[in-house]
Amino acid sequence: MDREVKKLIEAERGRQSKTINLIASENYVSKNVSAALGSVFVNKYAEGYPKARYYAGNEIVDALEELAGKRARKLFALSSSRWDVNVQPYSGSPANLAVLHALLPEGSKVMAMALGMGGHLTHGSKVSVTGRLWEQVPYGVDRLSEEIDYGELLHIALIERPNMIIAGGSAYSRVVDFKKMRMIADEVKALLFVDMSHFAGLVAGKAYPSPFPYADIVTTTTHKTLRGPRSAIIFSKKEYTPAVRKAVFPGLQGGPHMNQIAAVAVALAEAATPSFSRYANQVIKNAQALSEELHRLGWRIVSGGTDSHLFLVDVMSRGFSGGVAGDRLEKIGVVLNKNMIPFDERKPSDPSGIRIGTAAVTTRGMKEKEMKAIARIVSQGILKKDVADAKKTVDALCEKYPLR
Ligand code: DSN
Repeated sequence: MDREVKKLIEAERGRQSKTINLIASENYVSKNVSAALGSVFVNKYAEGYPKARYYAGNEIVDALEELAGKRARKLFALSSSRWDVNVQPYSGSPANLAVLHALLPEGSKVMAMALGMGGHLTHGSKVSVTGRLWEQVPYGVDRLSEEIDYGELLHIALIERPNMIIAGGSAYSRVVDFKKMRMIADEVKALLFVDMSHFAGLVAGKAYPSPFPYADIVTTTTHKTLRGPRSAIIFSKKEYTPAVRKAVFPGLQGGPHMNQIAAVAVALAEAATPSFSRYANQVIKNAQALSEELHRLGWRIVSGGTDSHLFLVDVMSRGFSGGVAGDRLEKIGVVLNKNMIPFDERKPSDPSGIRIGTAAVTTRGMKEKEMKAIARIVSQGILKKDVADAKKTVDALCEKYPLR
């Protein structure tokens, strides 16, 4: 193997194995997912869709793409007469762009959670191309409960009459009430698009409500709680499928990455097992244990807790910015990301919060007891208190729960 790259791969493996990973959007894939990702499918060009390609030699990749679609439908209990699955998006951002491109005339209104409130860039945020092509009607959370106020959402929707409403984001810890979102969408005749990228694995493991009974269209990345390779899937109700297919290819993408699709297929089968369901439930129990212990140690948890794999800590409530907290933690071997909290008065480059997720540490086998230890490490790391002791605990946990 290329020596320089090998050295970097080994260095990265070392970093990952010696680090407590609390980044809510990361996880560790299985050896079988990695093997599929590094398979001969990497060599194949397959522009088009199964049985309608622009290159020769696609009999086997057709079977692969169909297998991935079939597994995705089975995992989320979707009937093939009602739902189509598109496994070609390269990642979450292109998937979301494809959905908007397919279903919304330029300039129309898309109502979505504001980025600073826990939403996602590709939901029409100003700094994303989605914010240039479509007009975002932002919604947020209630100032006191820091949870979505569905009455307020309905009020905004009735005034703004958006063409589409997006549910889901990247830093909202609570269960989203999809039924209420559907009612609001129906009230203003908007499409309901759910981006379940963060919690897809929890839905697959039946640990979080499914958006499918209510949504018109659903996207997910496959590498967060779903524990697959970096990729994405679009699920569309049949009436929207032709437009979505065209938007993905040839609208926005060229040939699909078939090795990625092979790895997604492997991950989807893994996510359908009883052990994955236990994993998904443990991810949430771990997030709850970690947030409760941090709260006990004096840290303010946004919305007071979590129903999912992630939560936000308002570190500014004790005088630390998210940037400072993140840097201090990285020094003792804990990685996470700084994050805006609702109604944040600081800038995204150095906001008031940090985001914590438990998908990765749960994959390593850690449970509630270890979450309490991690809470103490996080607290000591930010406060710069007993740092040597905290670092020792990080090393001990990493050794006891190695990467698979
Ligand atoms: N950047 C991802 C996250 O961390 O949530 C979402 O795209």
